[in-house]
Amino acid sequence: MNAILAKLGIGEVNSGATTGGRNGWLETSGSELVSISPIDGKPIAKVIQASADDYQIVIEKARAAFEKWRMVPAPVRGQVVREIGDILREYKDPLGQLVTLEMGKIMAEGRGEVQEMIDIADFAVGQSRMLYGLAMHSERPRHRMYEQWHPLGIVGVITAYNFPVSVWSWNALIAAVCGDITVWKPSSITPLTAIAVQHIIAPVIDRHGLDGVFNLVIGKGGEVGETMIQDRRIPLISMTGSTAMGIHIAEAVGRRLGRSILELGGNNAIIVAEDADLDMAVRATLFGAVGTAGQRCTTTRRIIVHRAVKPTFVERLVAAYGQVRIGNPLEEGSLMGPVVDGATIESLEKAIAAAKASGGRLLYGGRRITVSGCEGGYYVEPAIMEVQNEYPIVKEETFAPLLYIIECSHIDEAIAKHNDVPQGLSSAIFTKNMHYQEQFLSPIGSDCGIANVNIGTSGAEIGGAFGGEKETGGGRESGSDAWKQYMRRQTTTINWGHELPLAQGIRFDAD
Ligand code: UN1
Repeated sequence: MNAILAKLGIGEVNSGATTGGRNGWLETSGSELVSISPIDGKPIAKVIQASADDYQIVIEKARAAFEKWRMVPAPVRGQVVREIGDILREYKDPLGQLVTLEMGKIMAEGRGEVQEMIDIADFAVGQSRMLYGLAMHSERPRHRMYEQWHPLGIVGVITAYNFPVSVWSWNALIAAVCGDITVWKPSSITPLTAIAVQHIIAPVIDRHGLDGVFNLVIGKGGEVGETMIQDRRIPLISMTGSTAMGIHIAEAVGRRLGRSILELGGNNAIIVAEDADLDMAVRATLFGAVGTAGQRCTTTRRIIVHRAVKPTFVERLVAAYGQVRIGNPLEEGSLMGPVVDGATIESLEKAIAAAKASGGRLLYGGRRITVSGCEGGYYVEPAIMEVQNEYPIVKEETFAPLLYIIECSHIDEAIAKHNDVPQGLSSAIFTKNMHYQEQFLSPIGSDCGIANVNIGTSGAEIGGAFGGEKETGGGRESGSDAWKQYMRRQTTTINWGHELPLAQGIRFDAD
């Protein structure tokens, strides 16, 4: 592992702020942060965090960089992102391993996360030639009207521990082709992966002299994070995290009329209809509920299953859970690694107790386990509970591997239960019935930002817009036209005639 850390530029003690490139690292003067591996509870390395003064240095560099970057033609900006994608390809394995080491997801998922970075880089390169505006027909003769998209400025990117690197890339690489500057504040749980990303892309930054375009500030939420969201020099804050934090950020950014993209909690469900392909439904549920140890925004948290197939479905699911190899995520055979920390195990246990108190029944798991060789790690069995959708705890997002089984007997009831939670990120139905499928996808169907048919709730491709409604925050990141949020729209009307006709036919002549 030490060789991997060295390859990624991680030392015993690391600077927590850079404006990019090999020489962009600051002599940071904030407090010390120790990154702990959830695999064995042991420290990996230290970071000297950014102080308030360090933050100011970074923002000033970012402002200076924007002056130049915004005038680089977008397709040329795209070429820089292409080189970033290329170098990420070279570092897919070591960076994926560091993701595994620092937050505990299994290696296949760690590598998958880096693949998302590569995919969004490719997408952004294409997008750099497609920052299209519309041309409109003016109502006035000899007038031309069109819209164009200009760079917005500095984008603050606040990311969570569960996707410590790909969510940065969704924002930073799209923002970069749009002509923006990013200042990244990663989760304090995963500072090393963020530092590694900066080391990986440093040769590209240096080759093109892009000091200040991709910035990193690791610091306390209460200090650096708070300063960032209040900072009028940052017109857009894109944040992934809890609903409580999202509300705070929406208020702070809204108060200064800034923009925010919020990617908050989910309470994602799969509806299993009576005609569902149960093999597929069980496999999708397993990946959706157990993958990343239940710590994706898109994790399947509820199964709403028709009573005719519920006994078979549950029996097969419990059998599949029994086959899950929980262990050191750095070992290839492991299907589930640790959860990120002890607090996550406690939240799982509390949720199980709360569901039981409401009348729920534990069907599987929920016990702490010890993995030999990883004694200090945070391992727990994934849990399945039979509950009613009405229980208060079921309405909450418990960010842990806990799956609720809810019975239904009609598609209308299933959809009503499906939507009866405060969150609205991802959703799915397993059915071969086109009436059910289309109802689920219609305006009276799923109220989520993502609605899938015969696919689970997690593992979205980068090409679509990613995000959700209600308490999920309404933001959209990644593909589709999410790029528009990183730019400012300008509507332009040009009069190429010699008259001055007014719109709406108004006459305003002095004589
Ligand atoms: C997240 O959990 O914040 O759709 C992102 C998925 C992944 C991204 C999850 N592509 O599950």
